[in-house]
Amino acid sequence: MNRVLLSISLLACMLAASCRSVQPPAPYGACPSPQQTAWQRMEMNMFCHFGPNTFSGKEWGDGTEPDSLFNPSDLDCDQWAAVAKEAGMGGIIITAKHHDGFCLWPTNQSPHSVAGSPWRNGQGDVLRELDEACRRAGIGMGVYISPWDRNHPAYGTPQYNTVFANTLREVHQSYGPLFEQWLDGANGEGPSGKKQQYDWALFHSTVFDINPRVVFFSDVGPGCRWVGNEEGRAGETCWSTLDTEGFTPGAGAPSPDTLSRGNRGGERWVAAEADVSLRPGWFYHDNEKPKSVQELLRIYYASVGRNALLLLNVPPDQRGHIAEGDSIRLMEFRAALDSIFATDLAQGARVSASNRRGKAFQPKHVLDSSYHTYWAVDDSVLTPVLTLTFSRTRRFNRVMLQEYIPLGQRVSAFHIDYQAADGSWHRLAQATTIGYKRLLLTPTVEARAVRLHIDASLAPPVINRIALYNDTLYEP
Ligand code: FUL
Repeated sequence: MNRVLLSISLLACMLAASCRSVQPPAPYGACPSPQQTAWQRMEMNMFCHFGPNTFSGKEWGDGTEPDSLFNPSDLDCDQWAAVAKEAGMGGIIITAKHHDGFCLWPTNQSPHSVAGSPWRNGQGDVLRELDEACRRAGIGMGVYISPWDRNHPAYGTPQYNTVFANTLREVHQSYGPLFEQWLDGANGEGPSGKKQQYDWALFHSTVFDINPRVVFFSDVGPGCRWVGNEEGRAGETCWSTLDTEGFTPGAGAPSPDTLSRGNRGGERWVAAEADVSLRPGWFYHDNEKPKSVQELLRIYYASVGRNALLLLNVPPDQRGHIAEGDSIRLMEFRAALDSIFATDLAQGARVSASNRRGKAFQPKHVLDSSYHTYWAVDDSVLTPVLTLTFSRTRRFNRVMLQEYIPLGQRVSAFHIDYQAADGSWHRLAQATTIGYKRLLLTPTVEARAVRLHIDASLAPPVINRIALYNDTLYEP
């Protein structure tokens, strides 16, 4: 009898142990909210700078522009949405109000808006048209609303904070749900010659009350952060975590270098967003030309390929169209990405690893395209090795890696070796962070096997994906 009891309890212990061993790794440090993960998975969004500057040729209106200046001859938001969608963008962020204070919707919070313009006889509403167009196209919509207002009579007084909070409320109540709220830290003088003391806490709580899922952009989040430059370039090391305590958007922000790199083990999840314009200016100017496909690919590798989201500005023209040359360039860019990333040369490899956590977290999950499966290791393992072995050699020059970020960002150093056709091993690449996505540009090699060595990690690594590509289009 005792023996039977003993065997049953032994069996129970073994079962319990094996169940324990298949628990997912515990989250590490600051982790993204589900909406921050969903935001990062959008990878590329389109920015649209549109407003009085489109008609005046300026980049920063001074707030004295008459409402009558705004008069697009053929506004077509369905065309913007179609271009964005075809280019592979997850959504469009529009400058609902830039520093000149002109509102692209008929607002109750300012006398300076489309309501005073001849466009659609003062009955038009750009945000409404864009909202409906994005919905029809199945993409998201976000808004840039500048707190700096060079027109509003209350700017520079405490009352303006209430006006601005009401402006945010009005927009989030009337449109959307909007996936992102862009808050620029720019803080200059208004019509009274005074600067505003912004009440960020009020602005955040006003929007969160209506739209708790919104991702707030600013220099310090709380949803996502400015990458520290307007060239679409994240740091080679790029943590999605940031120490925000004591910092504010604008003049009180961390240094541009810190913004591009983040903070290792930082206290909050505030991933980088790299904003850059397709053209030299943010607004449309007739005499400017879009960037080349080579430049766009360089930007893609330096933003999406370094754990940032790319926000690419494509400014509509005076008709209210995305200009032909711009949309053609975007389609060429899309075609280049589709061709570069069409064939994952890691597929079909035999995958083995120095450690695995249990059946549910096998190494082979690095090859599947399901986002929620990954390779994980035992809690005590920080520097595992994973090997891909091919039955025939593979030729490639790009390595794509992804950590499973819902559990946090962990890897802080890794290198990759490959085995040449003659059996000898060579170093291929060495880098620091991975994060949501890392794309490594390597020399073109012919490999029998590829080995990922995690050299340092803040917690046991959780690797979502490895892919190999052969890029014959981009010349670094
Ligand atoms: C900046 C603004 O001053 C620029 O005009 C532009 O809107 C850029 C995206 O943000 O702070």
